[in-house]
Amino acid sequence: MAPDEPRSDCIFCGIVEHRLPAHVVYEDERCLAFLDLFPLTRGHLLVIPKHHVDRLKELEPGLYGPFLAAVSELCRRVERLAPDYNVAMNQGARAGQIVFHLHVHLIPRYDHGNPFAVAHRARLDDGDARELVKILSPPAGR
Ligand code: DGP
Repeated sequence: MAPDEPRSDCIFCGIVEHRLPAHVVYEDERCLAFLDLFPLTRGHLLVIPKHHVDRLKELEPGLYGPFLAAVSELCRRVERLAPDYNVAMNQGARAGQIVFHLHVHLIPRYDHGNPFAVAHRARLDDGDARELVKILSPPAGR
C-alpha cells in the first residue's frame, strides 16, 4: 500500500473521509484540524495532513509548506482561547503516540503548568554531548 493512501483501520483517515465524526474547525485540500476527543485542555486541537503517513519524516516534502501553513493558521485561532499554547508531536509509541497518523497537537494553556517539566533534569554531560553530536550531525542515511 502506498504510504499516503487512506487506511481503513486509521481513525484519522476515517475522519478525513467522513466515515467517522469529528468537530472540524479547519479544512483545506491537504489538511484538516479538529477537536481532540480527549482534550488535555479546553480547545485542544489536532492538525493533520489528509494523506496518511505515520510520522513527520514520511511526509512528502511538497506538503511541508501546506501543513505548516495550516498549523500556523490554527495557532492564530487558538490564540482566541488563550495567548499561550503548546505545539507538540508525538512520534512513536514510546513518545506517547497512540494514533499513527501524523498530527500536531495545539494545546491552549490557561495556567502556568509546564507539561514538559520533570522533577529532576540533570545538566547535559559534556562527554555524552560530544557522542551525541557525532551520532546526530551526519545527514540521515550516511
Ligand atoms: P497521540 O498520543 O499524539 O497519538 O494523540 C492522539 C490524540 O488523538 C489523543 O490526544 C486523543 C485523540 N483521539 C483519539 N481518538 C480520537 C478520535 O476518534 N477522535 C478525535 N477527535 N480525537 C481522538
